[in-house]
Amino acid sequence: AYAPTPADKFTFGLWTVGWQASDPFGTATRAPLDPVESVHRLAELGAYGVTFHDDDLLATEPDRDKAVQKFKDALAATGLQVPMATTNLFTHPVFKDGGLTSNDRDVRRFALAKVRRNLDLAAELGARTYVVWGGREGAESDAAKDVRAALDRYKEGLDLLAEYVVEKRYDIRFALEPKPNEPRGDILLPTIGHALAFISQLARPSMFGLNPEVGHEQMAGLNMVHGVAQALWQGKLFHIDLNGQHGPKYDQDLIFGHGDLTSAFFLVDLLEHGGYDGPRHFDYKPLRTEDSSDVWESAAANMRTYLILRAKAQAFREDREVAEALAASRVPDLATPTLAPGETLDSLLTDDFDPAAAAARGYHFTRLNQLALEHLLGIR
Ligand code: 3MF
Ligand code: MG
Ligand code: MG
Ligand code: MG
Repeated sequence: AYAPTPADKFTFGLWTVGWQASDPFGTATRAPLDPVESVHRLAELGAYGVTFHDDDLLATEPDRDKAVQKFKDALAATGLQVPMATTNLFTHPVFKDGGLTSNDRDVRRFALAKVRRNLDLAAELGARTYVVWGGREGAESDAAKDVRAALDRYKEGLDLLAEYVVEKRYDIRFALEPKPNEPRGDILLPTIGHALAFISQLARPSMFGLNPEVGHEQMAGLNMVHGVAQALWQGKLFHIDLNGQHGPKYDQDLIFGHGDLTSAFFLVDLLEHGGYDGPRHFDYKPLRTEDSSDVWESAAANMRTYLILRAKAQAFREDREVAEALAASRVPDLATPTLAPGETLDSLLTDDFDPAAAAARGYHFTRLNQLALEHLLGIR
């Protein structure tokens, strides 16, 4: 049980299993991983696909053409899909003040060209989603960045890229990935809400949605489940980065479920029952303490945890006592429009409502939450 198959649509970034675990205080603890090996291993573990930054392909083969060919051969041999691709606009020192929003215009032009080139490869490999995480788009000092001008340049760049996709007739949509900070002191589009609002200002808003990451919202002290629910509600959940985080601190990128497990349970419940049918993409980092065998153990752990939570969420939804508790808490009643068809605000004047009696009624959320926890803890 809980053995993943491609039908579960689990995907992994090449940069996740391939992370060599260098951090600001220490050098790498693991050797570079050949993307070809990652593709084969992930396929053996039951994954559906892999995703990549342009530069990830060059981990062990510096010649781009050769690297791309080897990657394609591995995909063909395993049947692994590439549903998403993205650009590295953060590692090279040239991007130290950003890519699309660097104060240096020449850098902005270079960054756009870099995205354009990888968009061609993404389309060729059949990717339908192109993620934009602007990790270096930001500042440490409010004097250093004219945020309004930076947003103008962000919009300019994304509008140009969307235009390019339309011109080339690529079947690609963009997914913006919010993050509050790290590596910059403050990053532009720090949360799901900021990114949704920004999209409304773009020339082709329908081509843009989100790629929210569990840990990134939690770094900002926000509720990932609420954020994802709003993205779904607005038709903007194009993709998702699943991982784990323990509250507001540095970006931990733990295995999915190894951070806030209760939130992970409700997130899986939402994804499974809320109409999301895209990839379940893991953006995590195998712990720095781990060796190469642990890396594959950790990749498997992400998928196994998701499948366990999926089963728990299913059982929660099928439990008659839960249905009763939901009804007692009037959760389903929220789906009823507040006014009946034909009613106006005037209709409310004749309502016979007793606020004191309504105020005295409990909502019984305690019982409901306890039932959820008992499902999660495996005793129901
Ligand atoms: C950083 C991230 C990124 C993005 C990636 C696009 C390196 O915190 O989450 O991973 O996910 O650039 O998918
Ligand atoms: Mg992260
Ligand atoms: Mg991350
Ligand atoms: Mg991410």
